[in-house]
Amino acid sequence: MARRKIVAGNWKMNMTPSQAVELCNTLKDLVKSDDVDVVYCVPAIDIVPVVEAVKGTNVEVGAENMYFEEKGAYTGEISADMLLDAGVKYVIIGHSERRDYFKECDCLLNKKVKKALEKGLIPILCCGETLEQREMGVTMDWIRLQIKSDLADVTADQVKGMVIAYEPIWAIGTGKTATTEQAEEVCKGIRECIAEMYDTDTAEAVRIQYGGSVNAGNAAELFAQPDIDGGLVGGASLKADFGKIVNYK
Ligand code: G2H
Repeated sequence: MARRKIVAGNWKMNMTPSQAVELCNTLKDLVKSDDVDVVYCVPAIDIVPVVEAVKGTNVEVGAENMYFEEKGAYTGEISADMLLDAGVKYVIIGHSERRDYFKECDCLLNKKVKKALEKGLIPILCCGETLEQREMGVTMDWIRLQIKSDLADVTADQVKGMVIAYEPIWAIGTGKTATTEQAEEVCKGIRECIAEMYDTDTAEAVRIQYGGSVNAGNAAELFAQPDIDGGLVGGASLKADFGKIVNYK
């Protein structure tokens, strides 16, 4: 069965609650699509107003992070139950900015992935290499290590419903996009890794996005690749151009 494309905006630390609602209103008619799942992954404080603002549309809401513990004395953290109760469906886990600035390691990310899945949230698990790793020729070794560690003890059925986002760190917010060939090569490699870890059915079911300077000009070519099932979009998700990315065909 053909995989359905999924285009998710990653708003990062942009948009106050009132700006968030304004952006939802601007995008309302532009992001309509029958063929593509559309997600806005928004800062925690924007979740409630954004869920309200997208009611009655095709847009689902995602969080940019969550904590793996059930509840308790974890000042500043947000639990899966809190996200679910607020109307969130997806959660980004392991974005390179969290791995880098907040020192989130694969062991922690594995716990987050498992908790999200246990609760019924859909993880968008990010992976990607640095420029140095690419130049050393270890891109796929590194990404396989991330995938294997982050998915430890996750079942095939759970993986089938997940989203994995390949985001080369050197392409994030830099305006440098991986070439279509580079992006497809790694997304294909991720699918092969999933086939080795689980089976072909699981590898064929899991959706794999490309992220890193996706824009209205490059989305069509990237998303046309056989192993790229959509995109995780940062900067360009904050403007009307996001509508063109969703309607890339
Ligand atoms: C990569 C991407 C969104 P941008 O982080 O996940 O950001 O599209 O701005 O490179």
